[in-house]
Amino acid sequence: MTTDLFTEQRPDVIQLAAGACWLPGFALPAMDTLWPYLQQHLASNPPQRMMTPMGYFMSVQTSSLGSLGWVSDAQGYGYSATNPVTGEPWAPLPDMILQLAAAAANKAGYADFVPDSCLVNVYAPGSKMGLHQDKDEQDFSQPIVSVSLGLPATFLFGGKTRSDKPVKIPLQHGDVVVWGGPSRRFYHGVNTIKPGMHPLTGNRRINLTLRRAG
Ligand code: MD3
Ligand code: FE
Repeated sequence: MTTDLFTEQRPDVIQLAAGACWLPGFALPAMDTLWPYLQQHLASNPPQRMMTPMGYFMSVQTSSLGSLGWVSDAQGYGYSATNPVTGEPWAPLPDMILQLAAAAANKAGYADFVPDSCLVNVYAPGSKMGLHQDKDEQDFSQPIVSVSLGLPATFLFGGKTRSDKPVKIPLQHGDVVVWGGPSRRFYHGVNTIKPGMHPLTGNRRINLTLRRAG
């Protein structure tokens, strides 16, 4: 018998809470097509730092795909059919990403997930996302699928109220998390990204947040 000390095994599915499932490495088989697609998208749709309604710029840079993109300005947060920078509609969501999202949702127990919005969050070292709830969507019975690429991150998974102590989840390149049901409106955030170098993305973490917004 041989013992492979250098192959860290992670389970396929880790239940985080009722309705929330962590799928380590779920996006890795799609990476050969996913990453070139995203690279091209980001080159022609440069991510921007949005301003929050409080008047601060977010440290994360964002871009979107799909019929609705998440936007923020001095007026508030919400979804828009057009990119505020260009005035143009967002690029459509390709089948490859739709299929990945639906397959992940299915594995977590949500049938027929058809997202209409893919937020692309780009984190440089030093970027973070404070604890918040996702509540700008129309239908909270639909889950959210998040795909992590590049540099690792410590994801903070809280509870129903802001004061619920968050659990720390070490997300790696290729990990997918599906949040829905009773956990759909739980607080969550991302700790400050540490400096590092990833073979595909360089010194960046990229997260895709797939939602049914409209
Ligand atoms: C937990 N982005 O853009 S979605 C966001 O890593 C955002 O950039 C995360 O939170 C990121 O709003 C990835 C993670 C997420 C989304 C919805 C949730 C976690 C959730 C709803 C309930 C609980
Ligand atoms: Fe969020």
